[in-house]
Amino acid sequence: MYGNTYIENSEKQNKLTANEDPKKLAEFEARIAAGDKIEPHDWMPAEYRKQLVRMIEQHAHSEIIGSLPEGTWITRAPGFRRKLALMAKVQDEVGHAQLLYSAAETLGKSREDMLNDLIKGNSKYSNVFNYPALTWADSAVIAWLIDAGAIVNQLANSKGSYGPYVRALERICAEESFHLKYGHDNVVFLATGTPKQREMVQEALTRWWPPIMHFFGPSDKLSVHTEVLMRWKVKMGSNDDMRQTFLDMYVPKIWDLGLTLPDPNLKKNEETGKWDYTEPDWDEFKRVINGDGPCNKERLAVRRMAEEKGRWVRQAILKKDSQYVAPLS
Ligand code: BYC
Repeated sequence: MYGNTYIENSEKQNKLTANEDPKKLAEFEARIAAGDKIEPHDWMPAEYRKQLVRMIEQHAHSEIIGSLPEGTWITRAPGFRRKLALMAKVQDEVGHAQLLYSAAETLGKSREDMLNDLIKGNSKYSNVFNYPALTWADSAVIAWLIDAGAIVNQLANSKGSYGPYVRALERICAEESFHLKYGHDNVVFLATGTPKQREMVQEALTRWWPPIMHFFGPSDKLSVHTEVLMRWKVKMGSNDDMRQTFLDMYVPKIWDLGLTLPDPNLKKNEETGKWDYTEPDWDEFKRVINGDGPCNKERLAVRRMAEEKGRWVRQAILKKDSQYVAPLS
């Protein structure tokens, strides 16, 4: 669907670059076609900058908000080893946010502005983190399958065009692959455990499947930004491409464990070579990403608290000689 001819002929795309110097634009696009990396001080169309800020910022927010559902299980993780591993994973996710905020800052938006936009509800973050992790099995399913989905997306996009973003993605993918192994180990442990453990992991999987299908973004027919992002090699596959890759890699693994998925239409279509599935509920997706999911308010409230309670620390770090002390309460 997103073949080059279709993209080059698109009138909508041409409008986005109507104000650009045609010579500079042509040189920029030739660099992208040649596989060059674009660096912060290079010339770039205003729309490329705007799209990158939007996407990297949302990605960074997803990492810090994403640490919350799993983070609630650190104190309750079964056993000291799992507690240590989960703590390390959550710490990694926050570290990913740091890398991504730094990458977005190279495009001219300050970290402070990005965090303000997050807590004011002006910026989006991944739909999946607006659902609760009700049991230990939910945290296992998140670590296995959300991290797996993230790797599918980020490994592809780490071959993209913007230097600071792709370098951050390479590092993030390396860490995510440890998370995936950790999550898989936890799911296998539960799926091969007692009937109660098996039931718990099956229920978690059933709960998480619809948000996971949403995770890759709306179907290509509904996606707003894919076309321009693929033209400039920021996204290296469409939302449906990424969803298909994920299904190909992980549905067989899920079925091998004897677990089931809550979609009677899910099957590999031998003719098309693609997975057939029931169209995800895009109305629910829209509600959740626009602030009306089960946990949106709670997630943002935690971020606001972190922002307020950590302000004195940031001020103390930024003003070396100041006399800032921790508030008493
Ligand atoms: N959730 O035109 P479209 C992690 C929005 S964290 C929320 O297809 P695009 C982890 C989209 O923003 C990794 N919103 O958009 C962390 C747009 O709205 P706006 C998270 C979504 O950008 C901790 C509208 O829908 N991964 O793994 O072409 C613990 C139309 O969509 C979502 C990333 O952030 C969504 N799922 O494609 C464990 C990857 N999908 O902005 C794990 C980087 C779409 O016009 N991002 N929207 O208001 C991307 O690859 C792309 O932005 C997406 C969407 C594929 C997500």
